[in-house]
Amino acid sequence: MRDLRDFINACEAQGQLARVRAEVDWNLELSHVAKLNEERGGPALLFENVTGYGSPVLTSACTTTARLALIMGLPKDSSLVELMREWVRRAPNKIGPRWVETGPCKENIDKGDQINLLKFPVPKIYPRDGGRFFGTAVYVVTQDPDTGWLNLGTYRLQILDERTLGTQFIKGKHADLILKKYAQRKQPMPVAAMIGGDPLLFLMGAARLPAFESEYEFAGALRGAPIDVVRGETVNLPVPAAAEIVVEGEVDPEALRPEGPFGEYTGYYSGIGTTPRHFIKVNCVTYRHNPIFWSTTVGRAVTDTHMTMALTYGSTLWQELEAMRIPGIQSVYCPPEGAGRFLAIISVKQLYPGHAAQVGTAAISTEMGAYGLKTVIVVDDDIDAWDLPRVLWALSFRFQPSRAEFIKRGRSTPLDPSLPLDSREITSRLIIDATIPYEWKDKPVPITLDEATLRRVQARWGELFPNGAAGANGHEAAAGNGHEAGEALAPAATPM
Ligand SMILES: Cc1cc2nc3c(=O)[nH]c(=O)nc-3n(C[C@H](O)[C@H](O)[C@H](O)COP(=O)(O)O)c2cc1C
Ligand SMILES: [Mn+2]
Repeated sequence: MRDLRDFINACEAQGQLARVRAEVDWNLELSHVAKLNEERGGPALLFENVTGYGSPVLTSACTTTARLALIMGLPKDSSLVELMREWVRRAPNKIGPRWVETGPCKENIDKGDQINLLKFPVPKIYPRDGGRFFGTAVYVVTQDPDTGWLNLGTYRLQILDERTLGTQFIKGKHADLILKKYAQRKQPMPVAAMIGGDPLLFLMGAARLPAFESEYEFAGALRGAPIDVVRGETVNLPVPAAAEIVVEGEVDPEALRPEGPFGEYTGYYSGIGTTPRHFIKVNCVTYRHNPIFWSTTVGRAVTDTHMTMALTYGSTLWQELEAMRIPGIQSVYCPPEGAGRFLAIISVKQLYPGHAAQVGTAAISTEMGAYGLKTVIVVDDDIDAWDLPRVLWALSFRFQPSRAEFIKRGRSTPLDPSLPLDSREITSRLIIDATIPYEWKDKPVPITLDEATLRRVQARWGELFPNGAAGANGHEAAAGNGHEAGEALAPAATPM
C-alpha cells in the first residue's frame, strides 16, 4: 500500500467503502453524514459530489479496527490489540525515507496568486467551530535546525484565509519544541502539511513517539519499506511523493492570529471563542490531479480520531514499556472511548514484589503517559487488558483502594474537560493496582471446575440441550459463572 488510492481500492474490494454520489454540502452536511455513519460502524465514505467542488472527500477511513488492519497490512479480523502487538514487534527495524526525483504530488504546483486553500472541498464539521479545518487527517513535517531531526505530527489546521492556516501546536508537542528553536534564531520555521500518501503516515502523525525520533523512519519500520519522498518546492523538507496535497509554508514564531474553536474528540470545545495562535503563511501548494481531500470527524466517541488514537497512543505506550525492558508486559489497552489516552489498562505477569507498581509508575513516565494520561489500571496476566468485564471483576475483587497511588501533579492537555477551563496545564493521576500482591503468601483461592466432570458435561451438551438453548459447547455456561479466567474458561472454550 503506497498511497491513499491504494487504500481506497483495497477498502472497496473488501466491501468497506461507500461512494456517496448524491450532492452533499461541505457546510455541516458532509460531516453529519460521516458522523451518523460512524456511529453505526459504517464503511469509509468517499463523497464524490460536494457542493461547488469537482474533487472528492474521504471520511471515516479509520473508524473500524478492520480498516486500521488494512492500513497495517494485517488480516481484517485482527483485534486492536493484535494490531498493537504487531506495531511493537515491527518498531525496532527503522527504515529511513528514500529520496526520489519526482512524484504525483507535483502534478499541480500553485504559487503566488494561484494559491487558494478554498480550492479544496474542506468541510465545516460542527456549528460552533470557528471555521473550516483544512487539517484533520493531516500530518505536518518540521525539522530541528540544530540536529536535523525530522518530525511528523498531526495538528489541526484551520483555514484563516485563502493563504493562511491557523495552527494549534500544544505546548511540548514536537512542532512546538522545534518552533522554539526557530524563535531563538529569530527565523521563520519552514513547514509542509500533507494530506494523503501512505495512510500509515497519518497514523504516524498521531503517534506519540518520543522526541528526536523520526516518524518517517518509524513508518518505514511499520511498512517494512522506505517511504518515497521528494523535496518541497519552496521548503527544504522531504514530502511524500504520493501525497494528495502538500501545503508548504512558514511559521513566524513571533506572530499570532485568532484560531478555533474546534469541537474536540472529548465531545467538548477546549475553549470559549478564539485563541491567539501561530499560523502558517502558505507559499506553495502542490497536489495530484483530482486530489482526494481526507478529513476525520471528531466529537464524542467513537469516531475515527478515537480509533486512530487508541491504536497509535496505545501502541506507543506499549512500545515504550518494552523499550524500558520491564519484563512481563502481556498486553496494553487504551480504550477508544477514552480517545486512547486518558485511561490505560496494562496486563502484567508479575515476577517480583512491587512489579505491578513499577509498571504503573513507568506508564505515566513514558512520552505517551506523561501527557494527560490520568488513570492506569494494572491487572494480572490471567486477564487480557481489553477484556473489560474481567477488568471490572479485578477492580471489584482484587483492587484495594489503599493500594492505589495518587499523583498530584503531571503534564496535562488543554483538551481535558474535567479540569477548569483556565487551569488545564497540570493534572492529577491515579494508578490502580488491581493485581493480587505478588508477595502475599496466602493468595485468594480460585474456584476451578473439575476437569473430568467438565469434559464429561461438554460431551453431553447436545443431549442436555437438544434445542441448542445454552450455547453450542457449554462455553456460555462456563463463561457466565465468574470462575478464575484462565483455569475454568480455557478447557470449556476448546472445541470438542
Ligand atoms: C485528528 C487529530 C487531530 C489532532 N489535533 C491536534 C492539535 O491540534 N494539536 C496538537 O498538539 N495535537 C493534536 N493531535 C494529537 C497529536 O497528533 C499527537 O499528540 C502527536 O503525538 C503529535 O506529534 P508529535 O508527538 O510529533 O508532536 C491530534 C490528533 C489527531 C488524530
Ligand atoms: Mn514526534
